[in-house]
Amino acid sequence: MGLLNDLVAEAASVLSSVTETLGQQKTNGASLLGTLVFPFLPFFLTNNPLPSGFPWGGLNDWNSNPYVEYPRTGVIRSYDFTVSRGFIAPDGYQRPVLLVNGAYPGPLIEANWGDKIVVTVHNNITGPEEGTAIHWHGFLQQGTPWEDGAPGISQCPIAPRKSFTYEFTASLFGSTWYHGHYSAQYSSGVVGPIVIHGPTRAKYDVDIGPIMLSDWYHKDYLALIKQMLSPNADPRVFSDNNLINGKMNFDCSTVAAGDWTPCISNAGISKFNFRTGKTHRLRLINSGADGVQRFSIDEHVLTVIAEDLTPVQPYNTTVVTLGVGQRTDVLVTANAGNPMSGFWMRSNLTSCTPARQPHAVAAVYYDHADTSKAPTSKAWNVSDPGTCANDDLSVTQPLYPMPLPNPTFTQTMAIDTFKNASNITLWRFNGVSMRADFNEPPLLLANQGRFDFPPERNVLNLYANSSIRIIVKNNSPAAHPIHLHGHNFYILHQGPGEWDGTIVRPSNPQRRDVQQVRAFGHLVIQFDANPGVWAFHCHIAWHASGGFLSSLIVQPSKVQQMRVPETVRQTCRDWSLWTSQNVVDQIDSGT
Ligand SMILES: *[C@@H]1O[C@H](CO)[C@@H](O)[C@H](O)[C@H]1NC(C)=O
Ligand SMILES: *[C@@H]1O[C@H](CO)[C@@H](O)[C@H](O)[C@H]1NC(C)=O
Ligand SMILES: *[C@@H]1O[C@H](CO)[C@@H](O)[C@H](O)[C@H]1NC(C)=O
Ligand SMILES: *[C@@H]1O[C@H](CO)[C@@H](O)[C@H](O)[C@H]1NC(C)=O
Ligand SMILES: *[C@@H]1O[C@H](CO)[C@@H](O)[C@H](O)[C@H]1NC(C)=O
Ligand SMILES: *[C@@H]1O[C@H](CO)[C@@H](O)[C@H](O)[C@H]1NC(C)=O
Ligand SMILES: [Cu+2]
Repeated sequence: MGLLNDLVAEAASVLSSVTETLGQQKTNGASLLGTLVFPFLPFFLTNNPLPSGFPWGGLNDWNSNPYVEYPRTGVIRSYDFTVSRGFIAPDGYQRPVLLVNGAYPGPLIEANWGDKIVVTVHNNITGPEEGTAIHWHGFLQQGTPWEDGAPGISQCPIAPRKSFTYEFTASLFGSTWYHGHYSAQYSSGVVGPIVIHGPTRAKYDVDIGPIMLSDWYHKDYLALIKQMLSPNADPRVFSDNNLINGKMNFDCSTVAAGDWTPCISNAGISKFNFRTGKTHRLRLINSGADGVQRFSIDEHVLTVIAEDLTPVQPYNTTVVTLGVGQRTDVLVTANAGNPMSGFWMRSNLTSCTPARQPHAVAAVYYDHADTSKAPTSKAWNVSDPGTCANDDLSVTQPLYPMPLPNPTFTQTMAIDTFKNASNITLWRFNGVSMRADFNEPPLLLANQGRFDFPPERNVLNLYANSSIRIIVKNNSPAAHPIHLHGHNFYILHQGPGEWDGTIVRPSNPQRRDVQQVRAFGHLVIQFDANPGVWAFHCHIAWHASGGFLSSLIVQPSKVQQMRVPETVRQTCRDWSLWTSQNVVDQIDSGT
């Protein structure tokens, strides 16, 4: 008993050591996120100052409608991304990864509200070669649905050694991220933060920037999917660790005998500087593949000011719950100690997440704290309710109010699993397990007037409907983060069991781009049509790979009138040529 206690205590002290035994280059490549040299934001302003202060003029976050009006700044923010294979050890366990510009997490994209973002993505994935495509999570892509980055839906994958330049407008503002949308590629490292600066009624002194919370796997995504999609396999995929800004320690003494992978304990955790007495903005992003995160900072209250790209009426809490893909912006005042103080930041994967090591920590240091010392602060005593639900819809209220319109159409979409004839457990959304054809993205076919899709594409045509209500009915024992591309949907209701028809605050329902549906529960959303063909799916990478995805055709007659850029067609020709000479091992749904 004594020995067991000693072992448990030893493991805990390894995980919460603040001494780095590996350099940043070995753990995170070219990324500086989570280190004390990462600058406060905005950072780009120093290299590219804007003409006259804030480019949003009279627009603000509480009485202007961001879906209709946004500033046209004329400013272009250009980035050059190369996706390559690499080897890093974010938690000390070295593994093959896929990196954007050699960094994990990938480079920060920073822009102002109304700027145009231009990102050239070079596919340098070789040995073996593989396609890619990058999704810009939460962007509405009004009039540019082919820039959305969903392979097999809005574009063909970018072929190996080819490039594609994405161009889109930051018509909303706040905190978001980008990630590979080709199979479960992003769980192997193709992720990065995006910050769009905009007006804010909530005042703060320091913008700490992105804090990415991510479950982490010691195996490559292809190996994990192959295992998951094998006959009679456990459909759950267990993560090995939990990271804050790509960093965490790992207890290498737990590595299985016979696993000779280089592993160093106490690799190094993320560290943050707080200014004593000042108020800080933290941009929390759940960039994981599966796990629901519960985030807190010892002895500090968090004031929530935005959820996804929606500024909300501020509310106080000690813990923020984020499903995969969700973002929460919080304000934190450094008033819990003196300038020498340090505190633990924590993020726990919840009990409904398959995780081997669910506890991530990072250290927060006030101005004169000794950054080589571990904080001694006490965790908030906040028990995990085990529902994997987001905060109650009655407390999450958009700052800019929008009443719910009457829907022109209502669709129920059920979630369930089944075993196919090969004994492989797959997910079904609205009765179909989706499988993409990378060569025939429904958006590009719809643009040419073709709407005859094979059933396994799971395409739902919504015709001229202007406001569509969807009742998501979860007939599975797992909670799911439900994400719709190209929209910020209204959330009418969520809870266990069946929907009773009530709507939370119809005068101003919550709006965001991802929302949790509980196990055996319901989620009711509604969205105003943005013409395009949009992926609607579970953001758990493993579930999407298992077929949990549908494509919604919104206002097809307008889609047919759109002029798709030649570069999008060229990407399909490049992919077609590459696939005529190479066999694509499409082991999953493709997205
Ligand atoms: C492309 O990938 C190779 C091998 O993974 C790497 O050595 C090379 O530096 C990468 N090129 C660029 C421009 O990142
Ligand atoms: C949140 O708590 C702080 C004190 O910790 C208080 O000053 C502030 O008014 C509270 N905000 C809200 C929205 O309740
Ligand atoms: C996270 O886990 C730690 C250790 O079990 C616990 O003390 C803390 O209350 C948890 N925090 C949250 C936000 O769930
Ligand atoms: C079952 O699903 C797997 C994974 O999508 C697929 O490879 C296999 O062909 C399917 N089996 C049958 C009989 O359809
Ligand atoms: C599916 O699994 C069942 C039970 O394990 C087994 O009896 C059956 O032979 C399997 N079928 C296939 C096609 O593998
Ligand atoms: C709305 O979508 C449904 C389902 O596809 C369709 O039957 C109906 O005709 C559409 N209504 C309009 C106005 O297009
Ligand atoms: Cu799911």
